[in-house]
Amino acid sequence: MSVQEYVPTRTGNTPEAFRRAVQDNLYYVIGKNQQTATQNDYYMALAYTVRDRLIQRWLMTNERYAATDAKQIAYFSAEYLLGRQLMNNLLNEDMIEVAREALSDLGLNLDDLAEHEAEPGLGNGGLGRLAACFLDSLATIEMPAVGYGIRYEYGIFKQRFEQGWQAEQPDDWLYRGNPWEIATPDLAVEVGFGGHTESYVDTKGQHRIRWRSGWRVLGMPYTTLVPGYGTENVNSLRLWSARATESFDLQLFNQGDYARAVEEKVFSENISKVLYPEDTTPQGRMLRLQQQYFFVACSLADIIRTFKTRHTDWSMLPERAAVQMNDTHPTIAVAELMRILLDEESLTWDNAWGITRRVMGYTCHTLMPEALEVWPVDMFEQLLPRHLEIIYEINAHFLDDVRLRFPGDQGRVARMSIIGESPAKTVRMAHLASVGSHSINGVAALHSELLRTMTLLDFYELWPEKFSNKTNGITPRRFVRLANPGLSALITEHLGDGWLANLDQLSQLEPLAEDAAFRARWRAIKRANKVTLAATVQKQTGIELDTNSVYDVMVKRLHEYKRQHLKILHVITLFNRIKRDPGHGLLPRTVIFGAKAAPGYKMAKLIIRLINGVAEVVNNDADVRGRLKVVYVPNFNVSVAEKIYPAADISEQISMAGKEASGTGNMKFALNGAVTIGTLDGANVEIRELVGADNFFLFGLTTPEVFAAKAAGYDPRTFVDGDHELQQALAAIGSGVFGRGDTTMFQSLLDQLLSSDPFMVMADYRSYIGAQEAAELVYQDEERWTRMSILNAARCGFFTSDRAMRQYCAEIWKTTAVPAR
Ligand code: 26Q
Repeated sequence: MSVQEYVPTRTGNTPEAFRRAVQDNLYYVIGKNQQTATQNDYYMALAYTVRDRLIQRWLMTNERYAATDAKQIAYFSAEYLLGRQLMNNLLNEDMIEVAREALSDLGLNLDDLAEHEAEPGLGNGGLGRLAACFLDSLATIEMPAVGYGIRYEYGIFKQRFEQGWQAEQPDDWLYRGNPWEIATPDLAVEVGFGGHTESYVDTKGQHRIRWRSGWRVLGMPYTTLVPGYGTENVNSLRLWSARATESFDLQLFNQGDYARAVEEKVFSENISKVLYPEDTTPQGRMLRLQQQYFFVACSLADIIRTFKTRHTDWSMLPERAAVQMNDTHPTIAVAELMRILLDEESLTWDNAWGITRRVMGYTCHTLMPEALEVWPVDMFEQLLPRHLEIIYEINAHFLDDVRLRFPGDQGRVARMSIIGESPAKTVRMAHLASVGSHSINGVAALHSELLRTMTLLDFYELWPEKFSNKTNGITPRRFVRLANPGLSALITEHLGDGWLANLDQLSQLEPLAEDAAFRARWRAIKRANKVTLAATVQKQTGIELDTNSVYDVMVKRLHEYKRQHLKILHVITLFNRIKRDPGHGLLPRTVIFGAKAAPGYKMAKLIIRLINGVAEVVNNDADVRGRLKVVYVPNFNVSVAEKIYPAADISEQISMAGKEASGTGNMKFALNGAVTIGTLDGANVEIRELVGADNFFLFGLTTPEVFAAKAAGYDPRTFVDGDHELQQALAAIGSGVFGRGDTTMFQSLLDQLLSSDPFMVMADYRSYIGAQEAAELVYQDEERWTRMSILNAARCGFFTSDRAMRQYCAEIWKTTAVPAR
């Protein structure tokens, strides 16, 4: 029988065809009619209608990639913070207006339905969102790429406040079903854990090793379609869900121990149950290591299955596949690929090692040595005995090289070893990743420089050629076009619509900064966005915002190094000034916070309580009379972010210099016309270089100054002693006013600030207040402020993730595009 070309009947791009399709999906897929359908039913029917229109493009893309035998990028990430899919997919199908019209014929509103979607929050913050932006860009620039990760059943927790404290609730995002994923049971993979290794002599008389795993888990792949903007290409995000293997329970069932059989099933399926809500490395947790190996083993098996359908020569692997490790979380891939090549494919060590190194690349997202991931050796031994053997052998070869290059330098050997010896024996994942990759990159210019000169200095001295910088980026489709339709329409009116795929074109807006009519429209859009955000905030929190005030925004994970407490000290200072002189003129200001804290991070949760306490006092004080408002928007996530960035006037990027690897929120703000108040940290440095020092409010110590001050025995009291306002602010915190009279609540925070102050909040306070005053002055001249705002957007085209992905493709992966036409 010949293969019949399938002619799609469910698609069609007119409003009538689209409306029919929604009705069909509602009837046949959801099983409802218009009389009984709920909002969720309509959302699902719409989502299937949108997905239907991607499937043909996706199948054709896969055919095209196969036909060209193109090199595939495999992006390995434990996190993908995707955000809602509906509008993004409609945009990339160029169907937003068609859908809007079709739905209105049914008496439905597209934006309402879009709000109905549960957010897939399979990440903590920057690193997970970066992975999502990268996938969007890879599809857009037509690169063959697959994202690999974990299909967590519970994403990042939902945040609520109880008496001002953070409370966490599970994020059951799959509850209503996920219309965007396609399960492929045929491609399920079995993964082993535990057990022991054996040596044996193979049929050719070679000594070999075999891993007899102790238990096995099934990885079930779910694929989410990733369309590009302005292309027919649709790539894949493949997330693995853990299942018990079919044979898991046979023996126990036969013994009649049904309950224990089911317990074991639950045990296996726990692996993909929940995303760990910590975004720095806590002490080793067995389940976290299981998650890492689970998704890496499934993903490598998937890559190798594809490779084997077309090749038998393993030396071709690096020309057909590039694996990029998003931080050290997938680093076990180095040992797993070695195991496959050695034990299963019988390659020699040297051969396997050469291939592995050419396939793997490593992106580092941190600087703090204490945040580098390590695993106790005994845990490794229990869970992955064969991998531990391989790691020991990699280490032995590696340390031989080090000794050869640096004879007699025993200190260096100990520092560089993949195995840490004290206090307990550990596997240092960043070392394994660095040794096992041909490429190591940081995520902003300053960060990469600090990696070379500090964090990974020894590795840089051994292999300078491996190191490079790849400054992060963000997708302008989600964070400008969809989040800020008003601004996007204005830009398109002047530039045409090419800028969204070629963000450098934004520079053509520069001359318009001198055009008064254009500035007026730019301002009107910002204002309208502020009104929209005010409505959302009012609905969510009951707090009414003054839409004429300056919106001063700090949204990001809660961390001491990011210094939300510095921001709240500024707020308290403003409050104290009002109280001191209630008639004093003051620029009306709305301070907006959004941040989740890791549930076990005590100090971060205390800072949340403080912010909420300050908000309660400030917002209810008669003297303030609307000149100052503080809002803590609960549950900051991608959907909330999309509403906040477009409404911001001031972007707070105030980490202690040398701590923030890059930051990406800083880029989202600037591209939406917010002006940054920031330190010389992460990508702030590059933002300031591009927008110009005049259009950026700089403050604080530089990285070298931070190091110097610490080396000289930094004492925060010297900064407090001479600063009356700072003393007053600290005294207010100690007084109990922000803790409903509890005078001890914030003691640990005050103690820390006045003793070690590890993030130098005291040292930077006065210069921060100064930067805020400078910003206020400019803001009062609205024409000048608007110029700054326009220039920030116009000069930040560099920060598109399309540019970042082009650099990775050209310089790390050596891949070329496979255009749709
Ligand atoms: C590791 C082991 C066990 C449990 C959790 C983790 C873990 C999880 C998430 C460690 C780190 C993370 C996330 C880190 C992160 O988001 N880093 C940020 O990455 C951004 C993208 O490069 C940068 O812009 C930020 O500066 C950086 O903080």
